[in-house]
Amino acid sequence: MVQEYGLFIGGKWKKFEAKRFETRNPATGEVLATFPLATGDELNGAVRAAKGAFDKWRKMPPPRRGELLFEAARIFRRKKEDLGRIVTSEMGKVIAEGRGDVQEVIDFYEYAAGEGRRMFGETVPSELPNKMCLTVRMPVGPVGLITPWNFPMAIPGWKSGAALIAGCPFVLKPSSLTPLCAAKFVDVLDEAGFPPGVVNMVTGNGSVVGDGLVAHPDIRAISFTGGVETGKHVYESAAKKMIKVGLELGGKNPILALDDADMDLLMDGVMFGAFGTAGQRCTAASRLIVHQKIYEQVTDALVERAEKLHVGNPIEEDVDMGPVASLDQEKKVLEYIDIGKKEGDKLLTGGKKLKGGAYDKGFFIAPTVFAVDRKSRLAQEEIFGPVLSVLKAKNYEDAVAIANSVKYGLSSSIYTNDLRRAFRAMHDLEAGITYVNAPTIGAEVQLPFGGIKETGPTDTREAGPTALEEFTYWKTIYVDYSGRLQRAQIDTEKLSGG
Ligand code: TXE
Repeated sequence: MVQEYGLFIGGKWKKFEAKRFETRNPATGEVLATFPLATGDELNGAVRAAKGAFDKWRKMPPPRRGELLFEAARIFRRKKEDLGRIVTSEMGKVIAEGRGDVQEVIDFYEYAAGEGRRMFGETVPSELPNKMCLTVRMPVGPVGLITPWNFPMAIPGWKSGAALIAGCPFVLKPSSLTPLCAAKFVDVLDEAGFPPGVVNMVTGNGSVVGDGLVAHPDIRAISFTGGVETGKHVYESAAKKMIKVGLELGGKNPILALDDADMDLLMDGVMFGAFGTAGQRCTAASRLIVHQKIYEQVTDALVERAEKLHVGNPIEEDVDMGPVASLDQEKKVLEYIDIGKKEGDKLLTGGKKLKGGAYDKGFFIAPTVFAVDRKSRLAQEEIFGPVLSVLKAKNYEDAVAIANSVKYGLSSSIYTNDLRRAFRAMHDLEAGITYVNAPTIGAEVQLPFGGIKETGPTDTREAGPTALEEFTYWKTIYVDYSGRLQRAQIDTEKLSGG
């Protein structure tokens, strides 16, 4: 029987008389569960619950909050296999990556839990005697977390782990393609014992629940991952309230293959970077920029390797690539393939929907490689699917110029054994992340994650110690223990020290 979920508000799953929507397996078409299309009323209820929980939660000492995060991490570890299978069934990434999604939550929750015992501020000397100054992090208040479907547990994990340890109750609005993953995620937090109202989840349309969450007067920060257009809208709306916003909006990430690259290492990296998660990662390697000296060799090897990939039901261990996540994604990717063909890009392999047998039940697209011109749309726009655009560069400088010619700046990579060019690239590539001799994907939770240009504003970074920035503000505290009025900037001449 298909399970009917409610909304998680104030520590309980609540049923509502609301219109519902289904979530399906993109490989088989099977309906997995149904969820409410919440209205503004339900959203208001969730924000009220978060607001009501704030005072108690912010007063719980951060190491205590950390203990609850550790407990959640333990439960995620125990349930990793089951949860990984749900990720794969609902989102369509191969099972090894489904497990990886859950592992990322475990890693980040453990990391964030430890932050509860650090969360350092500064002590700063005063210009006056017998006075000290310090800074402490303060939680901003109840926050909204708006998440996409491509990392349906890991992204809620990153965002909520940071919000929780900072002292912020949250309302999670997951993508309507992967609410089941979000519900299972919330179930773990419930089992871990977070106080009622600290964790809330509301499902529904982005234009109702997402918009409403951003605009709600009691929501004091928004962390959003999704498409650029939606992200810009969220940014504008949040600006009207002057609240903090973290935005992560995708990329058009390049791998630079220089003429001295180790060919096998490069090919392994390109395959994983371009076709991992069927290309639906914000950090996916969607451009391969190849030095002209090795261009033919690289394109021949690419075609051979791409054609060997086993595309199928991602729950099977030997499958290399699953379906794309939805009919809309399939349409969008096939449209881009048509654009490439019409613009005169050269299709090297793939370029079609896979049909026949089990393929007919899902959204399967052949791993696709195009040789493209640097100005073509396939070289510039985020496709978010298993489509790799290959470009030819004259030399290192030209490769960097091509790499930097797009509006995004999330991840980047260079394959070379030349130390000088590797170090130059670390500084020359316009991106928030640069890998050397590794693909553009594979972020680790203890380091900051985020981009520049239209990938998102540079003042926030998820993960790493910077994750706290999204959900805290700095308070400056002056403690005067001189026992008399001391006036900064005025009493400087009669300083006695006594
Ligand atoms: O994203 P949306 P979609 C890119 C990728 C993909 C495209 C569309 O190119 O093809 O975006 O995907 C919520 N106010 N990325 O349609 O619409 C929505 O319900 C507030 C890259 O899934 O941006 C969901 O929870 N929220 C990306 C979330 O925003 C709103 C990962 C993202 O949805 C809203 C996913 C509104 N007005 C897609 N409208 C990455 N950076 O990795 C929708 N939402």
